Amino acid sequence: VIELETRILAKNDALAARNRAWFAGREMLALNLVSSPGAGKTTLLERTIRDFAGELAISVLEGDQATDLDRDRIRAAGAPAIQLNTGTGCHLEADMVARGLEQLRPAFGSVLLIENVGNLVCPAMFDLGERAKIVVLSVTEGDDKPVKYPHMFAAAKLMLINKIDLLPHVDFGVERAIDHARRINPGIEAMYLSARSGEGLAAWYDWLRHEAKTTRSTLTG
Ligand SMILES: Nc1nc2c(ncn2[C@@H]2O[C@H](COP(=O)(O)OP(=O)(O)OP(=O)(O)O)[C@@H](O)[C@H]2O)c(=O)[nH]1
Ligand SMILES: [Mg+2]
Repeated sequence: VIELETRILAKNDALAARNRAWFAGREMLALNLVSSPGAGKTTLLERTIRDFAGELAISVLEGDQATDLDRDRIRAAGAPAIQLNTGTGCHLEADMVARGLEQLRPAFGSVLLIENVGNLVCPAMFDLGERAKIVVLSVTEGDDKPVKYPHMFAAAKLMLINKIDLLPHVDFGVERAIDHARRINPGIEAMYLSARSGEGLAAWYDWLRHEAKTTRSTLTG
C-alpha cells in the first residue's frame, strides 16, 4: 500500500510540475483553496470575483465529488468556471487540473483560483501546480483544527479564518487558532474575515493583489 501511494504521489508531482511550468509560461497566479466542507470557499470566491471585477481577470476550477452547483454560483458571480467532479475521490489531482485548463483556457496574466473538494485531509498531499495553498477555517469548526489536521496547515501559506460574524455564538478563540496553526507551521500567514458581512476582506484582497503582482514581476524580472 505504501509503495502504491508513493508511486501515485510521484506521478502527481510530475504532472503538477508540468502545470506549474504552464502557469509560469502564461504569467499566471494559481492558488489552491482548501477547507473542510462548508467553511465558505465558494462564498469567499463569489465575493472576491464581484469585488475584483474590472481589476483582475479571475477564473475558477471547481472541485466537488458531485454536482455543478459551485460552478454555477461562480459563473453567476461573473467569472469563467469549469466543474471537476471526483466521484468517489476526495481531492483534486494535477491531471484533473490540466484537463480542466484545456476547457477553461484562462487568459495570459490572469489569476486561477482552484476550489478543492471540501476535505481537510487528502488535498494536503496533492500538489496541483499552484503557487500556494490557502486553507479556510470557519469559526464553527473549533480552534483546535490546525493541531488535529496538521498536514493541511503545514502545507498552507495562508490561513483565512472565516465566518467571524458568528463569533458571538461559538466558543472559538481567533488568537488560539492562529497559535495552533503556528505551532504546526511557524511561517503561516493568518487573517480573519467574514465572507458574508465583508469584515476583514480588505486584507485578503491586498494579499491577493500583492501575489498577482509579484507573479508577474518575478517572471518578467
Ligand atoms: N454566517 C456566515 N455564513 C457563511 C460565511 N461564509 C459562508 N457562509 C455560509 O456557509 C455555508 C457554506 O458555504 P460555501 O461557500 O458553500 O462553503 P464551501 O466551503 O464552498 O463548501 P463545499 O464546497 O461544500 O466544501 C453557506 O450556507 C454560506 O452561506 C460567513 O462568513 N458567515
Ligand atoms: Mg464550495
